[in-house]
Amino acid sequence: MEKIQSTCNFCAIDCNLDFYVEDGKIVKTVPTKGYPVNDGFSCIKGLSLSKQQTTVKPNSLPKIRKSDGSWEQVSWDKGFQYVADKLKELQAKYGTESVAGISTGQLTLEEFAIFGHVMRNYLQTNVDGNTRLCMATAAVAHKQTLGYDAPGYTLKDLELSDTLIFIGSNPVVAHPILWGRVRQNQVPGHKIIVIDPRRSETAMNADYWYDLKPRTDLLLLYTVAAQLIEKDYLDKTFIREHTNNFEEFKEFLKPYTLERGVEGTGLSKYQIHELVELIHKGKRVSFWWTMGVNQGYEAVRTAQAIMNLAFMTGNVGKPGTGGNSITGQCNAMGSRLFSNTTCLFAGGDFGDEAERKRVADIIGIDDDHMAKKPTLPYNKIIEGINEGTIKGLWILCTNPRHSWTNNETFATAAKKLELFVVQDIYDTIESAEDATVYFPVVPGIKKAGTYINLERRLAPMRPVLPRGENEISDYECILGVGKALGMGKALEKWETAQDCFNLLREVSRGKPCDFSGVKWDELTNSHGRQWPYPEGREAEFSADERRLYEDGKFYTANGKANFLFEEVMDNPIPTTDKYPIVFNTGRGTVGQWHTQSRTKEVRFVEDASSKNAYLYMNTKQAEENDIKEMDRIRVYSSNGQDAAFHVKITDNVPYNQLYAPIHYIECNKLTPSNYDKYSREPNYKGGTCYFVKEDDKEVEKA
Ligand SMILES: Nc1nc2c(c(=O)[nH]1)N[C@H]1C(S)=C(S)[C@@H](COP(=O)(O)OP(=O)(O)OC[C@H]3O[C@@H](n4cnc5c(=O)[nH]c(N)nc54)[C@H](O)[C@@H]3O)O[C@H]1N2
Ligand SMILES: Nc1nc2c(c(=O)[nH]1)N[C@H]1C(S)=C(S)[C@@H](COP(=O)(O)OP(=O)(O)OC[C@H]3O[C@@H](n4cnc5c(=O)[nH]c(N)nc54)[C@H](O)[C@@H]3O)O[C@H]1N2
Ligand code: SF4
Ligand SMILES: [Mo]
Repeated sequence: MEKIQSTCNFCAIDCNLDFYVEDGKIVKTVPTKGYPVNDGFSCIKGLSLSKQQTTVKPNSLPKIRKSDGSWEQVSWDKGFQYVADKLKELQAKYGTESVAGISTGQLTLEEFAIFGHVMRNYLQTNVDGNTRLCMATAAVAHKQTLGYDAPGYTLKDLELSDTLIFIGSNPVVAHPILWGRVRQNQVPGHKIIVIDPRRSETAMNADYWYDLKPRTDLLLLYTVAAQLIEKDYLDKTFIREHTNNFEEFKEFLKPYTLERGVEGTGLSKYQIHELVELIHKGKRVSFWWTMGVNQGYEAVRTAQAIMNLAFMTGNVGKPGTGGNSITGQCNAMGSRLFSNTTCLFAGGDFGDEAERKRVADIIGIDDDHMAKKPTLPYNKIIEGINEGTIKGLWILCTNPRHSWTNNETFATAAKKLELFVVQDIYDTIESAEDATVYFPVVPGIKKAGTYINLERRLAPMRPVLPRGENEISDYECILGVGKALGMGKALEKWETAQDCFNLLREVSRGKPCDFSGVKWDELTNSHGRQWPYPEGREAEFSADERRLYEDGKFYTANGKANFLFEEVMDNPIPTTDKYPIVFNTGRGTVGQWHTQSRTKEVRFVEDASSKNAYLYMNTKQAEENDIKEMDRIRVYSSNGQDAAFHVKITDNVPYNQLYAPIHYIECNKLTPSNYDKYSREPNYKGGTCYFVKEDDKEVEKA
């Protein structure tokens, strides 16, 4: 029996697992002992990865849609040539930016890097990623505040903090191993605090739960900041030596009175005081935020308001502290820096000519074939298709027909495309319905590459199973199209995933994410490696768990962190007499994964999880409407769409709020086309609606 260590490619924890392989089959999966992230534990998703052996069809070939709508199976070479010719044809006919891509935070570093290279550099067009739906807010907030998209913490900080504040974050469901680290916290009397309008699974396990009104986090955070100032609960040395703009922030906060905070958030004076005291009394206070913050209409400022609290109280760079963003997908952190979408490889600006030239030389392409501006954001790509300016789209490892906000807009777009390439491991995903080309690639257990987890740790994916005939990886597929496009010299240095890794290593040299000291072979069977890890200075950076900002230096021009703030906005989608209910959305259970193509890979879960869309409703609201458990309702959203759901009744969701798991396509039928103005991330949790009870027959008809 052979033992192969690899990385789980579901969530951003990037647990390592030991796969035991016999006769080309995984017979046992054991979470890697001693791996600093998950040390012998994992959740059910990781333990189930071997199910990909049966869920993914072996030896599949590409398919091209014929004019009568049926599929023609073709060889890989023919598939590559078809897509390459069509991309060129569309560009010649409709202009360079008439083709676009949607990348992902779930592939390896090397895979989205080569996709960004082919599409953004060589074809000079737009590629955004599903990271826009998820981490764009954190990325922008970090860049503006810290000078670089560099979350500073290490998972160990969860064990060392005496006051842990989770804001719009439900790790009990979404990041079970991170929650495991919280459970290992041995600090006597440590407090767990949750800020969430819903009594989430994490709120149920917390010492304090602040059930603010939806979308009022920014007001709460400013109120708390103003109170900290009023009470003089500040770390003045840290503020003076390590931050910019505090005096302006102080002035700005004057109108954020306690009364205004109480009125707007729905929390009591007592609760806000209590929260302020908890922050003040904590010696090591850490703030953790996830999608309840990132997916909003004033999300970047909210994320920054969290970091502001950490700066004011000096809770930065020390064990158990920080204003910390929790990442979602297994390689979202990698895609933020290495997908060539919103920044040059390793975080540079497209407009920085010298940096562009440096990167171009390393990756082997002429400067005039380098992307020169950030990509159009996701929503502009979809709008472009609907308006007829974009005619070709290539998506990989993402399922936007389901996951995109107000997703009927994607359905309309897909039908307008002259070329729609879907590259996935399952041809049954909703996005493939209107595809004109389908590329079937191998799943994670059959390929090699690199992941970067939420604490900046590079982790190795290594092939666990051998490949069958015709089986190719995403990397090889994109390389194939690149060659068919005639990229020639521009791909010379990109022959394998390992070659690509070495290019990116070189590009990272001297940047904050410098991982020039990380060698491909050394990463195999390792503890992973957090960036930075510069070549030549390995000894200095040898610790297994490291945090940034211990020296109080940030990546801004003067080395100080910026206080950033802006007046709270009026909610662009307020509840009204017609739409009195907030439509909250998020993760359902530990075993359900996003658009559910992969839920079938998770043992027991598919059998147990509902086939039909459901949502949660407050008990009183159900009683008032004569709704019983699993009755069906039709929900009418203020975006103009409606959909039917089964109802699960609970006291954990407040009156006049519904909570819909994202794992059903109906959920995003009802979410709004509304975005944060800086990050362009969708306001997924801020829709409004009303509902009517329906009998089953009517629902079946609809
Ligand atoms: N099992 C499972 N795990 C996953 C995933 C999965 O699909 N399934 N997906 C992964 C990915 S990509 C991501 S990004 C993460 C997401 O991880 P999380 O962000 O933790 O998960 P969500 O359920 O989207 O949202 C978190 C909470 O935000 C709350 N919320 C809604 N509105 C507000 C508000 O106005 N203010 C505040 N403070 N809170 C609000 C919701 O009630 C919810 O409890 O999970 C990762 N892990
Ligand atoms: N309403 C609402 N909507 C949301 C959210 C929310 O909280 N509320 N959350 C948003 C967030 S945070 C995220 S991250 C997105 C996720 O949205 P998506 O990225 O669209 O969701 P997934 O189901 O993870 O899609 C990944 C796809 O990759 C495929 N796949 C798996 N392995 C491989 C591989 O090795 N190669 C290839 N080529 N394909 C592979 C899977 O079959 C699947 O089709 O959803 C967003 N949508
Ligand atoms: S899904 Fe996340 S927590 Fe679960 S095993 Fe995979 S990496 Fe670990
Ligand atoms: Mo995500």
